[in-house]
Amino acid sequence: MAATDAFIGLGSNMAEPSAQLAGAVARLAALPKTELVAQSAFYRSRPVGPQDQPDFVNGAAWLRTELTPLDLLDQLQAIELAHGRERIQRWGPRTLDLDLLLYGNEAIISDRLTVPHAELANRDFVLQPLLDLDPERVLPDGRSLADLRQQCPDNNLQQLTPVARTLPPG
Ligand code: A4P
Ligand code: MG
Repeated sequence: MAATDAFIGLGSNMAEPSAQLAGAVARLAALPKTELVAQSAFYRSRPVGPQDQPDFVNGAAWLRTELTPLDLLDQLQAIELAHGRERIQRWGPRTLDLDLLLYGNEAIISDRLTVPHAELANRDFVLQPLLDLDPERVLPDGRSLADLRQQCPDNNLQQLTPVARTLPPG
């Protein structure tokens, strides 16, 4: 099977969020049939949803993978569990949230998976890391990330780390 470019959203607001994200990137890089192309900057952002929770740290990883979307989702959920993730409250605090943001140019709607991620267009803390990785990228429906970033609400992003590329693009 040919490898597909997949983009993973990373989020945490408990138990040393930046370390949670760095650990998650290391685990993503070690997945079977998968290479890490690059990781975005990490950003501090105000919580969307319940406000009585700490700020988040968010970022994104660019993978090149031969895993199917559902196999990749299984792997993401296994990594969340390994980081002590418990599902308690929707949009509430979490040690690690890994979302499959984009999988090639595919649009997927199934019981377990909506790709592109349903909230992607509304979240600067998702769009900005994706733009770090691939400024030219366009969604399957033709909308560009750059246009969406200009239109979405502001969560007061503050950049914490630089972008890091591990493989040449293309
Ligand atoms: N699922 C469907 N599509 C996907 C996808 N593309 N990627 C299903 C991953 N999972 C997907 O997810 C619930 C179910 O979504 C999964 O079982 C999977 O089959 P979950 O992570 O268990 O539940 P959740 O976290 O409560 O919901 P969700 O939708 O992941 O929450 P969000 O939308 O990620 O919101 N504020 C800031 N500043 N930064 C954040 O990162 N995150 C949230 C969580 C709220 N506020 C935030 C942030
Ligand atoms: Mg999630």
